Amino acid sequence: MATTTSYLGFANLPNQVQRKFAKKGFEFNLMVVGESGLGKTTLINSLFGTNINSNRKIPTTQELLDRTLSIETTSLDIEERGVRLKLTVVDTPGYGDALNCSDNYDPILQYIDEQHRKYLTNESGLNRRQIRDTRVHCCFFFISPINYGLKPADVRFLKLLQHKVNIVPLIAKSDFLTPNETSTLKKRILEEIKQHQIDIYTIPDCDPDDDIEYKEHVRQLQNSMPFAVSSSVDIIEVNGERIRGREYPWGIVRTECDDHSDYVKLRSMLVSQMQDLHEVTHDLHYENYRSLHLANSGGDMSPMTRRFNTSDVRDNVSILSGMTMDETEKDRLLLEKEAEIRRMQQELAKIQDQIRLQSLQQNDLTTTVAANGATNGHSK
Ligand SMILES: Nc1nc2c(ncn2[C@@H]2O[C@H](COP(=O)(O)OP(=O)(O)O)[C@@H](O)[C@H]2O)c(=O)[nH]1
Ligand SMILES: [Mg+2]
Repeated sequence: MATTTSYLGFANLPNQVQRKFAKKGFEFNLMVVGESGLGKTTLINSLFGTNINSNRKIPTTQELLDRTLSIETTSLDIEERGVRLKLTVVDTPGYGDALNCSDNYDPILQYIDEQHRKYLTNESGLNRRQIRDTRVHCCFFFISPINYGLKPADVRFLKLLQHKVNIVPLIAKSDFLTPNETSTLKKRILEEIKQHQIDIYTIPDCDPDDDIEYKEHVRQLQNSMPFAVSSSVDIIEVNGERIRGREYPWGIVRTECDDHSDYVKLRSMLVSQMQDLHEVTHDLHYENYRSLHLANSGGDMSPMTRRFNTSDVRDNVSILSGMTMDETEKDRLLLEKEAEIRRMQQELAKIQDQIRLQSLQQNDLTTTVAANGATNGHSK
């Protein structure tokens, strides 16, 4: 556990957002995913002043060949203006790391499901007041700056992630791109996300009574998606000023300067939308998990009931499919299974409505008969 000071900037938040924080201390879990080498660990270390992976050992060729993804979590206690935040960062080594080039997303998907399962088990247990919330509230999805948009592997992974977690897409290493290239790539990524019907996290509009400045700030954040970030762990001295940046033979990229990178906007989005990211996780992604679980357990919420979620479906699909089935076919079967489960849930809801209606009619009938009986009694 590391302890750090003022990195996020609650102090700069408008009062109404600070009040939301102050009400309850806050637990927040952030995951970073994406291909290896896109700067995930650097961004995290730069955002939170941590030093994740500082003593990571270099794997041998055999270890690389055998590699499954190992997921590393680091917890930080942040306190600013008396507001406490327990932040956990989940760093993933990056798909495509395995030398056999297989896309192995399963450990990441399983990690997310596992945190939902833990929460569900705790919620159905006795000690509901002190549930530790390890669910992933936000997932930074890193996209390479050197492609014309999303890669097929990105699309496949996004489709598997979208109903489990709030996805915030990021263009990595934006210092590779000119401002024009950045805005073209942003547009292209948004179009592809729309075309593939992928649900990403959307920053909600402000409340009507929020400050005008804050409204403008949120509008800028909304327009910046997907954030194009450049980050660095280095502090460089320029004309006596110490800045965070990347030094090249031709000049310096100031990572905290809006003209060079969306880094500050990303940090600001994370802090200002923390409450909303929390709520969407609970109301949407956790509910998705819970309803899939309920569909399988027939409504039995006991912690002992068999766990059922999309990763189970995926396991079943893998077993059925054998080793030769390609990822696209697996995805299709997975989506079919999910659609089937949704249909079953709708059927179940209809039957429950019918039963409710019948019992209401039954009650009405009984009341009418009783009333008639009473009237008849009087008339005798
Ligand atoms: N040009 C550039 N290089 C970066 C940036 N962020 C990280 N790097 C470099 O990219 C390499 C891989 O970074 P790392 O954070 O380990 O990537 P990860 O595998 O995604 O965790 C390192 O040499 C970093 O210094 C960036 O924003 N721009
Ligand atoms: Mg890394």
